[in-house]
Amino acid sequence: MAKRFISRAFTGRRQPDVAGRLPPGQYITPDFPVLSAGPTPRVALDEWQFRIEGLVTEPVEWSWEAFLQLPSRKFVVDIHCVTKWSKLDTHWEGVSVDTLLESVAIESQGRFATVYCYGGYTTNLPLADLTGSKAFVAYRYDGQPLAPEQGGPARLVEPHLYLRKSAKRVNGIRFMDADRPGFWESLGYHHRGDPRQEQRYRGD
Ligand SMILES: Nc1nc2c(c(=O)[nH]1)N[C@H]1C(S)=C(S)[C@@H](COP(=O)(O)O)O[C@H]1N2
Ligand SMILES: [Mo]
Repeated sequence: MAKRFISRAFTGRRQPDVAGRLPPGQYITPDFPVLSAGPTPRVALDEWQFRIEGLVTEPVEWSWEAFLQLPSRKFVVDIHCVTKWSKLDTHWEGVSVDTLLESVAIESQGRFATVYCYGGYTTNLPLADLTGSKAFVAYRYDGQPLAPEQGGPARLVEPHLYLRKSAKRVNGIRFMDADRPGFWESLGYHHRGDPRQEQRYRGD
């Protein structure tokens, strides 16, 4: 009883149940900080496209209209930034990468991906981190269309890895036969970035 009273008085608001959900070294923020390298490009919806290319038997691309026709889902996930903030229970809507990959045949050597964006940002992921319900391309956040600052028109969300993998203003995925570092990965950040293992920097 007393313990409950103290913790409520201390926080002044209901705290989410964090047991087991907060990776090592992270703290919870109620805000949604915006972190982007460089200016935020505005992408017109009638020019927007999403492509899957590289080591696939035939590249595929969707216009905005076609993308909205794909089966979509709501996702509630915790996100973790390498700068140590985490946000629990973020609400997104979009298309699972598994669904997107149903439209292409990836060649057997195509085990690594570069996710590329409007504005030039890139990040790398092994195919295995994009499949098995681990990643989705979101176009709504908290019931609203995704603002450009938060990655609109659409962004990859890859919640089981540090947020730098969640490429904003995403333009496509290129499959390759080798793990090529993306923007932050080539500047000394860990190639994979598993928050549970605190893979912040190369060598962690
Ligand atoms: N296109 C693009 N996507 C990006 C980035 C970027 O600079 N450009 N930054 C990454 C990094 S390092 C982080 S931590 C998250 C930040 O997402 P947020 O601004 O929604 O918090 O976006 C990731 N996706
Ligand atoms: Mo980041």
